Amino acid sequence: MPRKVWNYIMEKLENEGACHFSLLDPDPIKMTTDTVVEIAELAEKAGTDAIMIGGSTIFGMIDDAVDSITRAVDIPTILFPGNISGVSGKADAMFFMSLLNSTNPYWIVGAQALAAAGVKMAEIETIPMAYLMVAPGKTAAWVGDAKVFPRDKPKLALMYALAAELMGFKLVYLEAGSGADGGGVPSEFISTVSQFADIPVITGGGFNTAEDVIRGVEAGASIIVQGTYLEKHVVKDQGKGLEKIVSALKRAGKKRI
Ligand code: 1GP
Repeated sequence: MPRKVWNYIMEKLENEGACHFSLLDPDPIKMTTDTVVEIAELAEKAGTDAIMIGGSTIFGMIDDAVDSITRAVDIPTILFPGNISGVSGKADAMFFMSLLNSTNPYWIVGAQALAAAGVKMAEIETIPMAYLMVAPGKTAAWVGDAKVFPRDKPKLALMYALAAELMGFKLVYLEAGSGADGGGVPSEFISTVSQFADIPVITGGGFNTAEDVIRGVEAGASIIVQGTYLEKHVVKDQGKGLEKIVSALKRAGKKRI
């Protein structure tokens, strides 16, 4: 299996220091496929590096939406499945993820086992990713039976991140939950994990402003994910605000090279 998307990410990190990923939730209750596609196109124009597709509460089949988004943009599309219903063969790659601080084995390896044969048959590139939930965790933590890390306990995340690295995960995702308050995952989590773990940190959940994103990169995150911001602003301002956020992220990233 070629590592096209993984190599793209690694190259970007080497040359630009940090990446911006846009998360789209193709949930028909939230928005139409046309709107999701429009946001993806505007995000690409604004300079985002990849489109992640997924959500914790997906209603219906996502194949058509994934197909439409992948056809509409040149940057990679990466599945971010909240359950087996989030799997599709139409994306460029898939985060094959495990919610390591769940209390329910279904979210650690059960869903993955149910999906594995289909994923292999779809011949989609997979990127093994440890998924760690930090408070408040929001819907993803509720659905995923997570024992969320308290926001003042970064060492708990570090323990899990180091275990993830030793188990062979390629990325570690620090997640505060979509729509979380507080400007994203606390800096101490990002800096503690990125200082001691050798796998790149990807983080999301509440990063809404250029300042939040710069803070995340300066703390050591390699990839910052924004979802809610895109849903709220990108169509309205045709991506102007996102462009500024991505430029700010890239400037902060360059300082790390
Ligand atoms: C959610 O981390 C992502 O899984 C993005 O969070 O929607 O708060 O940007 P936001």
